[in-house]
Formats: sequence, structure tokens, C-alpha cells
Amino acid sequence: MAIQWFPGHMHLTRQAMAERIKAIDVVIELLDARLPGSSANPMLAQITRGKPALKILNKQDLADPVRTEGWLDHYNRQPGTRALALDASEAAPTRRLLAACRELAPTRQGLARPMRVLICGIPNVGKSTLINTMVGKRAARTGDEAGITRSEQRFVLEDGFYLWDTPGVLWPRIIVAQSGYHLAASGAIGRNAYDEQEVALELLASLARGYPQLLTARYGLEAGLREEQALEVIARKRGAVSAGARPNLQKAAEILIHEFRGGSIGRISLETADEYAAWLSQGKVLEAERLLRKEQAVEAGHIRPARRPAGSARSR
Ligand SMILES: Nc1nc2c(ncn2[C@@H]2O[C@H](COP(=O)(O)OP(=O)(O)OP(=O)(O)O)[C@@H](O)[C@H]2O)c(=O)[nH]1
Ligand SMILES: [Mg+2]
Repeated sequence: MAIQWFPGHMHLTRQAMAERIKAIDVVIELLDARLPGSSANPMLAQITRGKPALKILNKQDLADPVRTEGWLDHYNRQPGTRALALDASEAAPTRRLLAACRELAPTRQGLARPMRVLICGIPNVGKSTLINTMVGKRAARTGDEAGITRSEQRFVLEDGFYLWDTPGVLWPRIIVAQSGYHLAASGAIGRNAYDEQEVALELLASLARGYPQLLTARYGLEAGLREEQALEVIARKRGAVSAGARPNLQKAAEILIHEFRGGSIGRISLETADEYAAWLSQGKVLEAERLLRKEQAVEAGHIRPARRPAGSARSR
């Protein structure tokens, strides 16, 4: 699935972050606990390289607890990285977060050497909700839609502890095919930039692999159905039928995606660390092959080399 959703504000955010990072002590990257690998932005990794990093697997209330444990182990084994799982709307974990930041940057204390923390991540992952939880009031605007925060904003948590909220950013080229579908299913991509039926079919395939019992419980789906047939069953079950009793697959796709996002199918994680590692190496091979083909086509004079003016951004 080709996703081209890198609006202008994301491009500006990338530039602003590259500047801001120079005066930041700890980077908190929010990942979606349902898709930790796919929600890790390689572009942010590049910008924040070398900074102490705290990874938060957010929306853990919607994710599969066993898989979340696996991901936490995976991240906590990496040097210079700490990982915690939380639900950004609860208040209690804030103390754990502060403690983790202080552990990662122990010399930052007091007004003369304040702790400066940057919160970043993909759109709609819960950055502003987390800030509100930490600050203790509705200071930042939040919403169940990608692209709510449009510019960087500073919040004072307490004397000598500053937090920066940033707009969610994606990256211009998603090389892992599954990641595109998972990001779309989770709500990280603007709704006009993907095809709901295509995403729903992939979501059904993924759910049939990992959680067949949840599909049976929610929609009465039997094992062994093709994804198209499964979508038809969902349409009929929910009364989504068009004239002539034809199942309305578009409506069924919207229902499935909506119910996945809200957690009403069950606590689901779409990927494990091992699965994601395999997809990523496959994606890298395919990307290398694509670049090679492109280079050969340029050499043979079939296409002209890409000429992207500096500062250009794809936008929808
Ligand atoms: N279930 C659940 N929902 C959450 C959690 N954290 C945030 N949300 C919801 O996710 C949606 C997005 O939250 P925001 O805080 O606006 O996300 P953001 O990362 O700031 O998004 P952008 O500003 O668009 O990049 C809102 O509807 C929140 O209520 C969580 O831990 N669990
Ligand atoms: Mg926000």
C-alpha cells in the first residue's frame, strides 16, 4: 500500500526538532503498544541519535499484555534505552516517568541545570494526552485524529523540569509493507491517505493469525475463511447491506477498523519483536533492489534522476 502522507507541518517539525534536540537531555519516544516496531519512526531515531532515550509503549490498555512484555524485554536489552508500558490517561505512572528521566540524565537538576525533555512520536499515539496527565490539567489539545498538535509547545512540569510536546511525524517512505497497514489501522495516518477496505483485509489476515478466537467471539467468523469472505460475514452480521442485499464491504471495513481502534474486539498487538525484525530485513532487501533498479534505469536513460527541490514535502 502506497501511503503518501507527510504534510507540510511534519516537514517543519522535522526541522524544528533537529534544532531543538541540541538543548534536550532526554528524549521520550511514544510508541503504540499494539505496533511498537511499526510505530518507531526511523527519521526520529536519526534526529535523536546519541540522546538518552526513554521508550514508552503507550495505549497498553488496548494491547496484548503478553506481547507487550516481550517488547519491553526487547527494548530494555538495548544499551542507553529504557522502556516502560503505560496508558497515558492514568495519573499514577507519571512518577515512574520522572524517575526514569532522572536516571537517564542524573546531572540535570535545579533551575540552573533544568531537565529538558522532548516528547515525540507518530501522530495520534498519545503525546499530548501524556503531557496533560503529567502536568495535571488539560494544557495541550488532544483528539482522536492524526495531526491535532501542529507546532512545538513547551510545558513546565515543575521548577527545573520542562517538557516539549511536538506534532506527530511519519516518515516519507515506509519500507515495511505491514507497517503501512498497521499504522493506518491504528489511526496514525490521515483518513484520506489510505483505502479502508485494503487496510481491513490486512487487519483481518493479521487477526486470523494471532487472535482467531477473538474474531469468532466478536463476529462469529469461522476459521479458514478468506479475508474477503470474512468481511462479507461482518457486513451481514452488522446489517451493512446495500440495495439487492449486497454486503456493503466499505461499511464493514469501517466498522472493523473502528472496533479494533476502540479495543472492542479485545486486547490485540499486531506484531512481535521477532516478526517485526523479519519484516524489516525483508523490507530492506526490497528497498535496496528498488534503488538498484532505479539507478539502472537512470543509467540506461529510461528515467531522469529525481530532482526534489530542497525543502519540498509531499502533502495530502
Ligand atoms: N485507550 C487509550 N487511548 C489513548 C491513550 N493515550 C491517548 N489516547 C487517545 O488517543 C487519541 C490521541 O491522543 P493525543 O494525545 O491527541 O495524541 P498525539 O500523539 O498528541 O497526536 P498528534 O498531536 O495528532 O500527533 C486521543 O483520543 C486520546 O484520548 C492510552 O493510553 N489509551
Ligand atoms: Mg498532540
